[in-house]
Amino acid sequence: MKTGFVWDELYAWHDTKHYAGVLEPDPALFIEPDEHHENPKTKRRFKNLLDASGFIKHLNVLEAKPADMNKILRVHTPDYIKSLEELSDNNGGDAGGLTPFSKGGFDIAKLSAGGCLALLDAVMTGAVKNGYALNRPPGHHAEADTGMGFCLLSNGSIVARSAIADHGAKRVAIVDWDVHHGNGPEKIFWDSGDVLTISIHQDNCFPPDSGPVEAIGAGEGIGCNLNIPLPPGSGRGAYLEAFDKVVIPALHKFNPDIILVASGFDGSGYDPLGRNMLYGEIYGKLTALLMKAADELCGGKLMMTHEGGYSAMTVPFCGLKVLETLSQIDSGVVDPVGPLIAGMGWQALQPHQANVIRGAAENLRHVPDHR
Ligand code: OKP
Ligand code: ZN
Repeated sequence: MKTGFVWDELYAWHDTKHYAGVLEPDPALFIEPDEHHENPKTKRRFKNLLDASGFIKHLNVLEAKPADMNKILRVHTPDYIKSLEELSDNNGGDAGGLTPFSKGGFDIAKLSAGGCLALLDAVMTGAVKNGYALNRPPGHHAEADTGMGFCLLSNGSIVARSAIADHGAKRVAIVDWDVHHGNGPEKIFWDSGDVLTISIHQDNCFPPDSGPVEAIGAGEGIGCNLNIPLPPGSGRGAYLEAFDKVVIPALHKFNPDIILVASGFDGSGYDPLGRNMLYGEIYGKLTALLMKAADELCGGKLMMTHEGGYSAMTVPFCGLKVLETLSQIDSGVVDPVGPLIAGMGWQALQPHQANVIRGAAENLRHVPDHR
């Protein structure tokens, strides 16, 4: 059985306007128009690498359709969705903090969430063994009533709710390895006992003051949110230790029916919006660890949705390594950039990183035991 893959040309047509990174251009403030950070380039190059290398033929390419409104409204407030619709039908606007979009942007956001749902359907019905949605716009910062950090809809939350409501899953785990905090699912499932949200991120990078280790959920959701806020400079050693000591044990205790990954490649050593030091080979190793857990817990059901990653040089090779691992097929492509990062200093686990991970592991005792 093949690995599923989702892409739609319209994902690249989501237009974040001529911001200078995250700054709104303004001649009066001497901010020259440029490219918004969240532009199509890294994602298109990831897809182009699959095409140019021929690897795409090993994947089961699934068709994205716009997400049903009832699935969106399980997560988002009607007022927020109405405001997105109105802006999108006119000249676009801002969905919240740092989240500009253009005319028709909401339709592409629905297609982004819908691509993730198409993959969920294929994974849950066994049409594919696992999969990766290279969807855009991203989702993990969007909250019930606002967009944030380049995200309009909480794609991962919509998928998690649908897994339970439409596909009979009892429990879902979301592992967010984007370098920024997965505040959206954290907040949306804050008091839910059926969705375990785990975010491994650079400590207090984005959103501001978000993602501390103390945030473990409330009510029914106590122990169902884990944050691993790594110090800047974290590389191979820290991420593998965090998976070994926190992520994988938490998954075993929670025993989900499917594992979702919020996959950003902005933890890479050359990313302009993060200060960690990952590279393709390690994303592959993290993928293999999650596949092993999924095999042991839920018949291998594992799917990833795309989030950040802003280095045009590294994202395609990180993505290809993840897909090679998911499919267990070697593309023959040699990662030309990974070794440059792998050879940097301080890749090994450092004591101050181990301390943070030890602190996060203490929260394992709160995770509900469904073994
Ligand atoms: C989106 B995703 C300015 C900081 C800008 C924005 C990061 C958004 C990341 N105050 N940082 O990749 O998680
Ligand atoms: Zn990010």
